Amino acid sequence: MNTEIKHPTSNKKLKDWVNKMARICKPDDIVWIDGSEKQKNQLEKEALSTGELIQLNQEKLPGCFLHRTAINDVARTEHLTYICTRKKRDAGPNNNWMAPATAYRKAKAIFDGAMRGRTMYVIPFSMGPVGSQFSKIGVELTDSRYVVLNMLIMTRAGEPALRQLEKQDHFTKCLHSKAELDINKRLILHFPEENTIWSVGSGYGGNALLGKKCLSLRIASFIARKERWLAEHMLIMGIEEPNGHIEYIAAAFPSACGKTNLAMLLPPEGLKVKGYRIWTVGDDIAWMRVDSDGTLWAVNPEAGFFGVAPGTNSHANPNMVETIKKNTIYTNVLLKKDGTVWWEGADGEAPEEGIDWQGKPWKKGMVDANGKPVLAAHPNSRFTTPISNCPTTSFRVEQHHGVPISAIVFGGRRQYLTPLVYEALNWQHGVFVGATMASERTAAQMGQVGEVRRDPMAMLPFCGYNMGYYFKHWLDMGKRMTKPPKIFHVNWFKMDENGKFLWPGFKENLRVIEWILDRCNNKVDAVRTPIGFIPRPADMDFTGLKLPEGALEKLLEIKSEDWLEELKGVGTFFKEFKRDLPKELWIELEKLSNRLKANE
Ligand code: GTP
Ligand code: SPV
Ligand code: MN
Repeated sequence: MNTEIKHPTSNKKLKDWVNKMARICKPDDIVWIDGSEKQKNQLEKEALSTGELIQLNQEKLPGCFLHRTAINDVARTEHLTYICTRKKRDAGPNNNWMAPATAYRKAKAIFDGAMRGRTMYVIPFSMGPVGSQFSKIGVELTDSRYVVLNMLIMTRAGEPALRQLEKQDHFTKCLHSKAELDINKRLILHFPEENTIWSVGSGYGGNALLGKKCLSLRIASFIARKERWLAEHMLIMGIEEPNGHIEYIAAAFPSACGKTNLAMLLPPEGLKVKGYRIWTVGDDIAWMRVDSDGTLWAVNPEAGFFGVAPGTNSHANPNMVETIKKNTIYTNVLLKKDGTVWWEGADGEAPEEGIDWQGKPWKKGMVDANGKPVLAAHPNSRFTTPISNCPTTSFRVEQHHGVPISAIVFGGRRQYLTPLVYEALNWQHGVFVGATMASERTAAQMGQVGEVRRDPMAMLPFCGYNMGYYFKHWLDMGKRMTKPPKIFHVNWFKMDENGKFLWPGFKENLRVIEWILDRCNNKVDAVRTPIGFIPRPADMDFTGLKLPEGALEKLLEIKSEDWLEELKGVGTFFKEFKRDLPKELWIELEKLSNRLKANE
C-alpha cells in the first residue's frame, strides 16, 4: 500500500484512525470521497466494469443502475449483529452481546488483509443537515463501490462533512469490508462506548451502509439517552390541512410494515377535495428533541430512501414510482430485456422474461422443483433514491430544527387483535403501548416470515442498549415536555376469517390520520375502551370509500379474552428485563389487565 498518502484533513484523530485501519485491512490504495459528480461518475464507471453495477436503460431510467447482492446476503442478519458494551447488562436481553475485546479480536481476524487488491474508500458523512446541532458526523471506510454510491445518496457525504471535521474532533468511526461476503465470516459489531462500528462480510444495505441503522439508530439511540433525546425507527410526515396549516406526525412501524408508503401518501379522492396535502420529511429514521417550547421536534438524519421494491406501484405509492425514475440504484430486482426493471407487485403485467435477482434467466409463470413460483425480485429487494427526487418532499427537510410533532403513532402487522386505531390514555400508557408492540415478521430480516414477535417501538433490532433503560428514557422524555405528543396505535393489516385485509390501507390510511389529528386538536370525542380510545364511527370521514358490511365493526372490535391472552406474552417479555424494566410498565400492565377483566 502507498503509505505516503496525504490525507485531505488536518483532523489528527481521523488521520491516525484511517492509517490504523488501513494497516489492518491492507488495501492497495486509499481514496477519499469528496461528493463530486466527477468522482461519482468515475466510481460508477469502475463499478460497471467490475460488474458491481449494471447500467439500466438511460432513456427510460436516467442515472439508474442495478446491483445484485450475494445470494445469502439479502437482508439484515440480526443473529450476527452485536452490541459490544463493557457490561453485558448494558446491552440488555434485547441484544446479542459480545465483550469488546473478544469482538475486536474475532472481527480483526476477518478484516486482516481483507482489502488486499482493493481500494479503501474514506467517506466522511453527516447524518442530518451539515452543521445542525442535531447532526452527527461519521466516517465510513469501505472496500465496496456499491456502498460508496449508496452512501452518496443516503447521507450528506463528502466535502461539507470533511470541512465540519476541521471544526470538530469527534465522529463515529465506521469500518466496513465486504471481505469474502461469507455468512460464516460476517459480523455487525457496535461499540457504543467508543462510538465505533465494525461491519464485515456483508454488502447488504442495513449491514453495510453504516450511517443508517448502525449509526443513526443503534449508536444514536445510545448517545440519545445520555444527551436526552430520541433516535427512533420512525417516518416523519406533514399533513397540510385545508387552511394551509401543517401538522407533523412521527410513526414507528417495524421493517416492511408501511412507513415508506405512509410517509408520501396521496390523499384519496374523497379527502383531496377537502384540500389535504402530504409532505414527506422522512421514511425510516427520526431524531427527536424537546425544544424550548416544551414540545417535541424531529429531523430526518437521512438524505435518501432505501425502500422496499415489491409492492411499489402507482396505486400503492404513486409518489415513489415517480421518485425512482432517475438517479436510483436498484438492488435484487428483475432486469427486463429493454434494460428497465420489474418486481412482484410492480405496475403492469409481469414481463414474459428477464434476468431474475439471482442473475438467472427468468420466465413468467416459472415454478421451481416443488411447484412454487420462482420470484423475479427478492422479497426484500430495494431501491436507493435521493429524497430530493420525491414530489412530496417537505421544504423543511434541510431545516436544522426539523418539525414539531403533534402525534406519535405506533403500528404493527397483526392479522387479529389490534384494532385499526386506538389512542393511548396518556404518555405513560402510550409508552406501554409502544413497549408492548408486536408484529408478524417480514422479509426485511432473516428468519421465519409471518411469525409474531414482540418489537417494542419497532426498535427491537435497532436499540443500541438495554431496552429496560430505553423504556425508562421514554418515560422521562414525557415528563420533560409541557406539551407531549399524543400517542396512538394503528394496524392496517387486520384480516377477516378468510384471510382478506379488512382495511384497504395505503392512501385510505389518511382517514385514520385525520381522526388522529382531530383528537390532537380536541375536535372530536372518542369511545373509551379498556385498551384506550377508539373512534366513534361518525367522527371518521368515509366519503368515497365503501367498506364491506360489518368491516368497520370488526376493525374496531376489542375482545377482552384475546387481549388477556396477549398480556401473558407481554408479561413473559417484561420478565426478561428483570429489575431493569421500569415499574411504571408493570403498573400499566396490571391496570390494563384489571380494565379488561372488568369488561369481560
Ligand atoms: P423498512 O424500510 O423495512 O423499514 O420498511 P417500511 O416500514 O418503510 O415499509 P414499506 O412502506 O416499504 O412497506 C412495505 C410493505 O408494506 C409492502 O408489502 C406494502 O405492500 C405493505 N403496506 C404498506 N402500507 C400498507 C397498507 O396500508 N396496507 C397493507 N395491506 N399493506 C401495506
Ligand atoms: C429495515 O430493515 O428496517 C430497513 C432496511 O429500513 S435496512 O436499512 O436494511 O435495515
Ligand atoms: Mn427500516
